[in-house]
Amino acid sequence: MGLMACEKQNNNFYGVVEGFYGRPWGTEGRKSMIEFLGENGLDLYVYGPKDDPYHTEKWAEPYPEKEREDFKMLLATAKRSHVKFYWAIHLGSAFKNIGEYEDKREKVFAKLEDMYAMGFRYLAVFFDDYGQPDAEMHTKICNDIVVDFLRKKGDCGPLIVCPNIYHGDGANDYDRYLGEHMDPEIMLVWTGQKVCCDIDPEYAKFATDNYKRPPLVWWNWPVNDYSRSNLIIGRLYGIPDFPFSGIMLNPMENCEASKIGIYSFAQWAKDKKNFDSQKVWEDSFRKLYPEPVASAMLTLARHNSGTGPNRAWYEKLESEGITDFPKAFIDLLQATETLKKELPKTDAKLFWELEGWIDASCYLAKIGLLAEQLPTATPEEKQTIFQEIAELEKEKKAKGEEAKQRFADATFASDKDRCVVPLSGTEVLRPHINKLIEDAR
Ligand code: 14T
Repeated sequence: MGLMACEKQNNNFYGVVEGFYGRPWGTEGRKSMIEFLGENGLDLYVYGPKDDPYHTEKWAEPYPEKEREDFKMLLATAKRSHVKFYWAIHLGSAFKNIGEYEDKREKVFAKLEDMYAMGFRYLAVFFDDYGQPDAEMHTKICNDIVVDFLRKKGDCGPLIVCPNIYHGDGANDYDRYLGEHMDPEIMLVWTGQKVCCDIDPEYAKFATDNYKRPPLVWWNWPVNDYSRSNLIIGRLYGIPDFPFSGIMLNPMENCEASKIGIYSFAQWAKDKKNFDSQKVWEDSFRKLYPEPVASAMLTLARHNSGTGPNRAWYEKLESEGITDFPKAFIDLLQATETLKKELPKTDAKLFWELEGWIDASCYLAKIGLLAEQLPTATPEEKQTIFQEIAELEKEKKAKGEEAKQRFADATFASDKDRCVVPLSGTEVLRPHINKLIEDAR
Protein backbone atom coordinates (compact mmCIF):
# COMPACT_ATOMS: atom_id res chain seq x y z
CA MET A 1 0.00 0.00 0.00
CA GLY A 2 3.03 2.31 0.19
CA LEU A 3 2.65 5.63 1.92
CA MET A 4 -1.03 6.06 1.34
CA ALA A 5 -2.92 4.20 4.00
CA CYS A 6 -0.55 4.72 6.91
CA GLU A 7 -0.11 8.44 6.33
CA LYS A 8 -3.80 9.08 6.32
CA GLN A 9 -4.57 7.04 9.42
CA ASN A 10 -1.84 8.35 11.63
CA ASN A 11 -1.61 12.05 11.13
CA ASN A 12 -3.48 14.95 9.71
CA PHE A 13 -1.94 17.21 7.12
CA TYR A 14 -1.19 20.80 8.11
CA GLY A 15 0.19 23.39 5.77
CA VAL A 16 -0.61 25.78 2.96
CA VAL A 17 -2.03 25.75 -0.53
CA GLU A 18 -0.73 28.31 -3.00
CA GLY A 19 -4.19 28.54 -4.50
CA PHE A 20 -4.93 32.24 -4.79
CA TYR A 21 -5.44 34.46 -7.81
CA GLY A 22 -2.82 37.15 -8.39
CA ARG A 23 0.96 37.53 -8.32
CA PRO A 24 2.36 34.01 -7.83
CA TRP A 25 5.08 33.60 -5.20
CA GLY A 26 7.82 32.60 -7.60
CA THR A 27 10.52 30.04 -6.98
CA GLU A 28 12.39 32.07 -4.39
CA GLY A 29 9.22 32.73 -2.38
CA ARG A 30 8.16 29.10 -2.58
CA LYS A 31 11.54 27.91 -1.38
CA SER A 32 11.50 30.18 1.64
CA MET A 33 7.88 29.21 2.37
CA ILE A 34 8.59 25.49 2.22
CA GLU A 35 11.55 25.95 4.57
CA PHE A 36 9.40 28.08 6.88
CA LEU A 37 6.73 25.37 6.97
CA GLY A 38 9.31 22.74 7.86
CA GLU A 39 10.89 24.90 10.57
CA ASN A 40 7.48 25.35 12.16
CA GLY A 41 6.41 21.71 12.07
CA LEU A 42 3.96 22.04 9.16
CA ASP A 43 4.16 19.29 6.57
CA LEU A 44 2.06 20.23 3.53
CA TYR A 45 2.60 22.54 0.58
CA VAL A 46 0.14 22.31 -2.30
CA TYR A 47 1.09 24.01 -5.54
CA GLY A 48 -1.96 25.34 -7.39
CA PRO A 49 -1.61 29.02 -8.24
CA LYS A 50 -4.57 29.97 -10.39
CA ASP A 51 -2.30 31.90 -12.70
CA ASP A 52 0.14 29.17 -13.72
CA PRO A 53 -1.06 28.18 -17.22
CA TYR A 54 0.57 24.72 -16.94
CA HIS A 55 -1.67 24.13 -13.90
CA THR A 56 -4.83 25.41 -15.62
CA GLU A 57 -5.51 25.85 -19.36
CA LYS A 58 -2.22 24.36 -20.60
CA TRP A 59 -2.55 21.40 -18.18
CA ALA A 60 -1.71 18.94 -20.96
CA GLU A 61 1.55 20.62 -21.91
CA PRO A 62 4.84 19.78 -20.25
CA TYR A 63 6.55 22.53 -18.26
CA PRO A 64 9.41 24.36 -20.00
CA GLU A 65 12.97 23.60 -18.94
CA LYS A 66 13.37 26.52 -16.49
CA GLU A 67 10.25 25.57 -14.55
CA ARG A 68 11.32 21.93 -14.46
CA GLU A 69 14.65 22.86 -12.91
CA ASP A 70 12.89 25.08 -10.38
CA PHE A 71 10.52 22.27 -9.42
CA LYS A 72 13.41 19.87 -8.92
CA MET A 73 15.13 22.33 -6.62
CA LEU A 74 11.88 22.87 -4.68
CA LEU A 75 11.30 19.12 -4.41
CA ALA A 76 14.74 18.77 -2.84
CA THR A 77 13.94 21.64 -0.46
CA ALA A 78 10.65 19.97 0.49
CA LYS A 79 12.37 16.66 1.13
CA ARG A 80 14.94 18.30 3.41
CA SER A 81 12.16 20.16 5.20
CA HIS A 82 9.95 17.07 5.63
CA VAL A 83 7.18 18.81 3.71
CA LYS A 84 4.89 16.95 1.32
CA PHE A 85 5.07 18.89 -1.93
CA TYR A 86 1.82 18.39 -3.86
CA TRP A 87 1.47 19.46 -7.48
CA ALA A 88 -2.11 20.11 -8.57
CA ILE A 89 -3.54 19.79 -12.05
CA HIS A 90 -6.63 21.94 -12.68
CA LEU A 91 -9.10 20.01 -14.83
CA GLY A 92 -12.19 22.18 -14.19
CA SER A 93 -12.66 23.12 -17.82
CA ALA A 94 -10.52 20.43 -19.45
CA PHE A 95 -13.34 18.22 -20.78
CA LYS A 96 -16.94 18.87 -21.81
CA ASN A 97 -18.15 15.41 -20.83
CA ILE A 98 -17.06 11.97 -19.75
CA GLY A 99 -16.73 10.77 -23.37
CA GLU A 100 -14.28 13.54 -24.15
CA TYR A 101 -12.33 12.66 -21.02
CA GLU A 102 -12.16 9.02 -22.04
CA ASP A 103 -10.85 10.01 -25.47
CA LYS A 104 -8.16 12.28 -23.99
CA ARG A 105 -7.42 10.33 -20.83
CA GLU A 106 -3.91 9.54 -22.00
CA LYS A 107 -3.06 13.25 -21.93
CA VAL A 108 -3.82 13.42 -18.22
CA PHE A 109 -1.71 10.38 -17.56
CA ALA A 110 1.13 11.65 -19.74
CA LYS A 111 1.28 14.92 -17.77
CA LEU A 112 1.17 13.12 -14.43
CA GLU A 113 3.84 10.73 -15.65
CA ASP A 114 5.99 13.72 -16.56
CA MET A 115 5.49 15.29 -13.13
CA TYR A 116 6.30 11.94 -11.50
CA ALA A 117 9.49 11.70 -13.54
CA MET A 118 10.43 15.17 -12.31
CA GLY A 119 10.15 13.80 -8.79
CA PHE A 120 6.60 14.52 -7.62
CA ARG A 121 5.10 11.85 -5.37
CA TYR A 122 2.12 13.89 -4.22
CA LEU A 123 -0.57 14.88 -6.70
CA ALA A 124 -3.84 16.77 -6.55
CA VAL A 125 -6.72 17.44 -8.94
CA PHE A 126 -8.67 20.71 -8.77
CA PHE A 127 -12.09 21.42 -10.25
CA ASP A 128 -12.82 24.71 -8.44
CA ASP A 129 -14.19 27.85 -10.07
CA TYR A 130 -14.01 26.65 -13.69
CA GLY A 131 -16.34 24.30 -15.52
CA GLN A 132 -19.45 22.44 -14.43
CA PRO A 133 -20.06 20.13 -11.48
CA ASP A 134 -20.09 16.90 -13.51
CA ALA A 135 -20.03 14.38 -10.68
CA GLU A 136 -19.67 11.27 -12.79
CA MET A 137 -16.84 12.64 -14.89
CA HIS A 138 -14.95 14.13 -11.93
CA THR A 139 -15.24 10.87 -10.01
CA LYS A 140 -14.11 8.81 -12.99
CA ILE A 141 -11.04 11.01 -13.55
CA CYS A 142 -9.95 10.86 -9.92
CA ASN A 143 -10.60 7.15 -9.43
CA ASP A 144 -8.70 6.42 -12.63
CA ILE A 145 -5.75 8.41 -11.31
CA VAL A 146 -5.82 6.53 -8.00
CA VAL A 147 -6.26 3.06 -9.49
CA ASP A 148 -4.32 3.27 -12.74
CA PHE A 149 -1.59 5.67 -11.71
CA LEU A 150 -0.90 6.23 -8.02
CA ARG A 151 -1.53 2.69 -6.85
CA LYS A 152 0.54 1.24 -9.66
CA LYS A 153 3.44 3.53 -8.76
CA GLY A 154 3.14 2.43 -5.15
CA ASP A 155 5.26 5.22 -3.69
CA CYS A 156 2.85 8.17 -3.89
CA GLY A 157 0.79 9.98 -1.25
CA PRO A 158 -3.01 10.10 -1.14
CA LEU A 159 -4.72 12.05 -3.93
CA ILE A 160 -6.10 15.44 -2.93
CA VAL A 161 -9.20 16.54 -4.85
CA CYS A 162 -10.83 19.96 -4.78
CA PRO A 163 -14.40 19.44 -6.03
CA ASN A 164 -16.27 21.97 -8.14
CA ILE A 165 -18.71 22.55 -5.27
CA TYR A 166 -16.38 22.92 -2.30
CA HIS A 167 -18.30 24.91 0.28
CA GLY A 168 -21.55 24.56 2.22
CA ASP A 169 -23.01 21.44 3.75
CA GLY A 170 -22.28 19.07 0.88
CA ALA A 171 -26.01 18.31 0.68
CA ASN A 172 -26.20 18.48 -3.11
CA ASP A 173 -26.26 15.73 -5.72
CA TYR A 174 -22.73 16.52 -6.89
CA ASP A 175 -20.95 16.30 -3.53
CA ARG A 176 -23.06 13.33 -2.45
CA TYR A 177 -22.08 11.44 -5.61
CA LEU A 178 -18.39 12.25 -5.03
CA GLY A 179 -18.72 11.16 -1.41
CA GLU A 180 -20.31 7.84 -2.37
CA HIS A 181 -18.16 6.96 -5.35
CA MET A 182 -14.74 8.53 -4.98
CA ASP A 183 -12.12 6.11 -3.72
CA PRO A 184 -12.13 6.33 0.10
CA GLU A 185 -8.41 7.20 0.13
CA ILE A 186 -9.03 10.45 -1.74
CA MET A 187 -8.84 13.55 0.42
CA LEU A 188 -11.75 15.84 -0.48
CA VAL A 189 -11.39 19.59 -0.06
CA TRP A 190 -13.93 21.76 1.76
CA THR A 191 -13.61 25.51 2.50
CA GLY A 192 -16.27 25.72 5.19
CA GLN A 193 -19.93 26.71 5.08
CA LYS A 194 -18.87 29.58 2.75
CA VAL A 195 -15.87 30.18 0.48
CA CYS A 196 -14.19 32.48 2.98
CA CYS A 197 -15.42 32.10 6.52
CA ASP A 198 -14.67 31.13 10.07
CA ILE A 199 -15.38 27.41 10.17
CA ASP A 200 -18.64 26.29 11.78
CA PRO A 201 -18.08 22.76 13.14
CA GLU A 202 -21.80 21.94 12.71
CA TYR A 203 -21.38 22.35 8.96
CA ALA A 204 -18.23 20.26 9.08
CA LYS A 205 -20.40 17.41 10.36
CA PHE A 206 -22.78 17.78 7.40
CA ALA A 207 -19.86 17.94 4.97
CA THR A 208 -18.32 14.85 6.55
CA ASP A 209 -21.61 12.95 6.22
CA ASN A 210 -21.98 13.88 2.57
CA TYR A 211 -18.32 13.50 1.65
CA LYS A 212 -18.28 10.17 3.52
CA ARG A 213 -14.95 11.18 5.03
CA PRO A 214 -13.56 13.99 7.16
CA PRO A 215 -12.78 16.90 4.84
CA LEU A 216 -9.40 18.37 3.97
CA VAL A 217 -10.07 21.96 4.94
CA TRP A 218 -8.89 24.62 2.48
CA TRP A 219 -9.08 27.64 4.72
CA ASN A 220 -9.29 30.90 2.80
CA TRP A 221 -7.29 32.90 5.31
CA PRO A 222 -5.21 35.05 5.12
CA VAL A 223 -5.77 35.15 1.32
CA ASN A 224 -6.64 38.65 0.09
CA ASP A 225 -7.26 38.08 -3.63
CA TYR A 226 -10.88 39.25 -3.24
CA SER A 227 -9.67 42.48 -1.59
CA ARG A 228 -6.08 43.04 -2.58
CA SER A 229 -5.96 46.52 -1.03
CA ASN A 230 -6.03 44.86 2.39
CA LEU A 231 -3.10 43.32 4.19
CA ILE A 232 -4.28 40.51 6.47
CA ILE A 233 -1.75 40.05 9.28
CA GLY A 234 -4.04 39.85 12.30
CA ARG A 235 -4.42 37.16 14.91
CA LEU A 236 -5.73 33.71 14.04
CA TYR A 237 -9.21 32.64 15.13
CA GLY A 238 -12.22 30.95 13.59
CA ILE A 239 -10.81 27.49 13.07
CA PRO A 240 -12.22 25.18 15.75
CA ASP A 241 -10.99 21.65 16.35
CA PHE A 242 -13.21 19.05 14.71
CA PRO A 243 -12.63 15.83 12.77
CA PHE A 244 -10.79 16.70 9.54
CA SER A 245 -8.12 14.96 7.48
CA GLY A 246 -6.02 18.09 7.23
CA ILE A 247 -6.03 21.87 7.05
CA MET A 248 -4.28 24.01 4.50
CA LEU A 249 -4.29 27.78 4.64
CA ASN A 250 -4.66 29.72 1.41
CA PRO A 251 -2.34 32.69 2.04
CA MET A 252 -1.88 36.10 0.45
CA GLU A 253 0.07 36.80 -2.71
CA ASN A 254 2.35 38.58 -0.22
CA CYS A 255 4.41 35.53 0.61
CA GLU A 256 6.62 36.96 3.37
CA ALA A 257 3.77 38.75 5.14
CA SER A 258 1.66 35.56 5.03
CA LYS A 259 4.18 33.93 7.36
CA ILE A 260 2.67 35.91 10.25
CA GLY A 261 -0.65 34.07 9.99
CA ILE A 262 1.03 30.78 9.16
CA TYR A 263 3.19 31.04 12.28
CA SER A 264 0.05 31.30 14.46
CA PHE A 265 -1.50 28.41 12.56
CA ALA A 266 1.55 26.24 13.30
CA GLN A 267 1.22 26.97 17.02
CA TRP A 268 -2.49 26.17 16.91
CA ALA A 269 -1.80 22.89 15.10
CA LYS A 270 0.76 21.91 17.75
CA ASP A 271 -1.42 22.56 20.78
CA LYS A 272 -5.03 23.44 20.06
CA LYS A 273 -6.23 23.17 23.65
CA ASN A 274 -3.84 25.74 25.06
CA PHE A 275 -3.78 28.00 22.02
CA ASP A 276 -4.11 31.67 23.05
CA SER A 277 -4.82 33.56 19.84
CA GLN A 278 -3.86 37.03 21.12
CA LYS A 279 -0.73 35.93 22.92
CA VAL A 280 0.61 33.73 20.13
CA TRP A 281 0.07 36.56 17.64
CA GLU A 282 1.73 39.20 19.83
CA ASP A 283 4.68 36.90 20.54
CA SER A 284 4.99 35.87 16.90
CA PHE A 285 6.54 39.21 15.93
CA ARG A 286 9.42 38.70 18.33
CA LYS A 287 9.89 35.18 16.96
CA LEU A 288 9.87 36.37 13.36
CA TYR A 289 11.76 39.68 13.51
CA PRO A 290 14.48 41.41 15.51
CA GLU A 291 13.71 44.55 17.54
CA PRO A 292 12.82 47.32 16.84
CA VAL A 293 11.14 45.81 13.75
CA ALA A 294 9.19 43.30 15.86
CA SER A 295 7.34 45.92 17.92
CA ALA A 296 6.75 48.13 14.90
CA MET A 297 5.32 45.19 12.93
CA LEU A 298 2.94 44.41 15.77
CA THR A 299 1.69 48.00 15.74
CA LEU A 300 1.25 47.90 11.97
CA ALA A 301 -0.56 44.57 12.27
CA ARG A 302 -3.03 45.93 14.86
CA HIS A 303 -4.54 48.05 12.11
CA ASN A 304 -4.16 45.63 9.20
CA SER A 305 -6.25 42.54 9.81
CA GLY A 306 -9.64 43.36 8.28
CA THR A 307 -10.77 41.80 5.05
CA GLY A 308 -11.84 45.05 3.43
CA PRO A 309 -14.82 46.30 1.49
CA ASN A 310 -15.36 43.14 -0.61
CA ARG A 311 -15.66 40.78 2.31
CA ALA A 312 -18.86 39.02 1.35
CA TRP A 313 -19.27 36.77 4.33
CA TYR A 314 -16.09 37.25 6.22
CA GLU A 315 -15.36 39.73 8.96
CA LYS A 316 -12.09 39.91 10.78
CA LEU A 317 -11.70 42.26 13.71
CA GLU A 318 -9.24 45.13 13.42
CA SER A 319 -7.74 47.65 15.82
CA GLU A 320 -9.00 45.47 18.67
CA GLY A 321 -9.05 47.19 22.05
CA ILE A 322 -8.14 50.60 20.60
CA THR A 323 -9.99 53.39 22.39
CA ASP A 324 -7.36 56.12 22.65
CA PHE A 325 -7.18 57.39 19.08
CA PRO A 326 -4.57 60.08 19.30
CA LYS A 327 -2.32 57.48 20.92
CA ALA A 328 -3.09 54.92 18.23
CA PHE A 329 -2.12 57.44 15.55
CA ILE A 330 1.08 58.44 17.35
CA ASP A 331 2.08 54.78 17.81
CA LEU A 332 1.30 53.94 14.20
CA LEU A 333 3.24 56.93 12.87
CA GLN A 334 6.24 55.98 14.97
CA ALA A 335 6.01 52.34 13.85
CA THR A 336 6.00 53.32 10.18
CA GLU A 337 9.08 55.47 10.71
CA THR A 338 10.89 52.56 12.33
CA LEU A 339 9.86 50.20 9.55
CA LYS A 340 10.94 52.57 6.79
CA LYS A 341 14.34 52.92 8.40
CA GLU A 342 15.00 49.37 9.65
CA LEU A 343 13.03 46.89 7.55
CA PRO A 344 14.97 47.37 4.29
CA LYS A 345 18.10 46.38 6.23
CA THR A 346 16.69 43.37 8.09
CA ASP A 347 14.18 41.94 5.59
CA ALA A 348 14.27 43.47 2.12
CA LYS A 349 11.67 41.08 0.68
CA LEU A 350 9.13 41.82 3.39
CA PHE A 351 9.79 45.53 2.94
CA TRP A 352 9.15 45.23 -0.79
CA GLU A 353 5.75 43.66 -0.05
CA LEU A 354 4.82 46.06 2.74
CA GLU A 355 6.13 49.43 1.61
CA GLY A 356 2.73 50.43 0.22
CA TRP A 357 0.97 49.57 3.48
CA ILE A 358 3.65 51.27 5.54
CA ASP A 359 3.17 54.47 3.51
CA ALA A 360 -0.62 54.16 3.67
CA SER A 361 -0.38 53.77 7.45
CA CYS A 362 2.04 56.67 7.80
CA TYR A 363 -0.28 59.08 5.99
CA LEU A 364 -3.36 57.69 7.70
CA ALA A 365 -1.72 58.36 11.07
CA LYS A 366 -0.77 61.92 10.09
CA ILE A 367 -4.27 62.59 8.79
CA GLY A 368 -5.70 61.05 11.94
CA LEU A 369 -3.67 63.34 14.18
CA LEU A 370 -4.95 66.37 12.28
CA ALA A 371 -8.53 65.11 12.33
CA GLU A 372 -8.30 64.68 16.11
CA GLN A 373 -7.91 68.46 16.41
CA LEU A 374 -11.14 69.18 14.55
CA PRO A 375 -13.66 68.88 17.42
CA THR A 376 -12.03 71.72 19.38
CA ALA A 377 -10.88 73.86 16.44
CA THR A 378 -12.22 77.35 15.59
CA PRO A 379 -13.79 77.78 12.12
CA GLU A 380 -10.53 79.34 10.82
CA GLU A 381 -8.41 76.54 12.29
CA LYS A 382 -10.75 74.02 10.73
CA GLN A 383 -10.12 75.48 7.30
CA THR A 384 -6.36 75.16 7.76
CA ILE A 385 -6.72 71.58 9.02
CA PHE A 386 -8.93 70.63 6.06
CA GLN A 387 -6.31 72.05 3.71
CA GLU A 388 -3.50 70.15 5.40
CA ILE A 389 -5.52 66.95 5.27
CA ALA A 390 -6.20 67.46 1.56
CA GLU A 391 -2.44 67.91 0.97
CA LEU A 392 -1.65 64.69 2.84
CA GLU A 393 -4.39 62.80 1.00
CA LYS A 394 -2.76 63.87 -2.26
CA GLU A 395 0.65 62.62 -1.18
CA LYS A 396 -0.92 59.43 0.14
CA LYS A 397 -2.60 58.84 -3.20
CA ALA A 398 0.67 59.35 -5.10
CA LYS A 399 2.48 56.87 -2.83
CA GLY A 400 -0.40 54.42 -3.27
CA GLU A 401 -0.14 54.66 -7.04
CA GLU A 402 3.59 53.99 -6.83
CA ALA A 403 2.96 50.81 -4.85
CA LYS A 404 0.27 49.71 -7.29
CA GLN A 405 2.75 50.20 -10.12
CA ARG A 406 5.40 48.15 -8.31
CA PHE A 407 2.91 45.30 -7.97
CA ALA A 408 1.86 45.61 -11.61
CA ASP A 409 5.51 45.46 -12.71
CA ALA A 410 6.03 42.30 -10.66
CA THR A 411 3.10 40.24 -11.96
CA PHE A 412 2.08 38.59 -15.21
CA ALA A 413 0.38 40.46 -18.07
CA SER A 414 -3.31 39.78 -17.44
CA ASP A 415 -2.94 40.59 -13.73
CA LYS A 416 -1.48 44.06 -14.20
CA ASP A 417 -4.78 45.98 -14.28
CA ARG A 418 -6.08 44.03 -11.33
CA CYS A 419 -3.41 45.48 -9.02
CA VAL A 420 -4.69 48.00 -6.49
CA VAL A 421 -3.62 50.76 -4.10
CA PRO A 422 -2.81 49.50 -0.56
CA LEU A 423 -5.16 50.63 2.21
CA SER A 424 -4.57 50.56 5.95
CA GLY A 425 -6.93 50.78 8.91
CA THR A 426 -9.99 50.20 6.74
CA GLU A 427 -12.19 48.83 9.55
CA VAL A 428 -11.68 51.23 12.46
CA LEU A 429 -9.10 54.00 11.96
CA ARG A 430 -10.34 55.22 8.58
CA PRO A 431 -14.05 55.22 9.55
CA HIS A 432 -13.10 57.05 12.77
CA ILE A 433 -11.26 59.75 10.78
CA ASN A 434 -14.12 60.04 8.32
CA LYS A 435 -16.57 60.62 11.18
CA LEU A 436 -14.40 63.36 12.72
CA ILE A 437 -14.26 65.08 9.32
CA GLU A 438 -18.00 64.73 8.69
CA ASP A 439 -18.87 66.05 12.16
CA ALA A 440 -16.65 69.09 11.64
CA ARG A 441 -18.20 70.06 8.29
F1 14T B 1 -10.83 25.80 -4.43
C1 14T B 1 -11.29 26.42 -3.45
F2 14T B 1 -11.24 25.81 -2.33
C2 14T B 1 -11.19 27.92 -3.47
O1 14T B 1 -11.29 28.51 -2.44
N1 14T B 1 -11.03 28.47 -4.69
C3 14T B 1 -10.84 29.88 -4.94
C4 14T B 1 -9.48 30.33 -4.49
O2 14T B 1 -8.55 30.08 -5.50
C5 14T B 1 -9.45 31.77 -4.03
O3 14T B 1 -8.18 32.17 -3.64
C6 14T B 1 -10.45 31.87 -2.89
C7 14T B 1 -10.48 33.24 -2.20
O4 14T B 1 -10.90 34.26 -3.06
O5 14T B 1 -11.77 31.53 -3.30
C8 14T B 1 -11.98 30.74 -4.43
O6 14T B 1 -12.20 31.60 -5.51
C9 14T B 1 -13.36 32.26 -5.71
C10 14T B 1 -14.47 32.12 -4.93
C11 14T B 1 -15.60 32.82 -5.18
F3 14T B 1 -16.68 32.69 -4.43
C12 14T B 1 -13.43 33.11 -6.79
C13 14T B 1 -14.58 33.80 -7.07
C14 14T B 1 -15.68 33.65 -6.27
F4 14T B 1 -16.79 34.32 -6.51
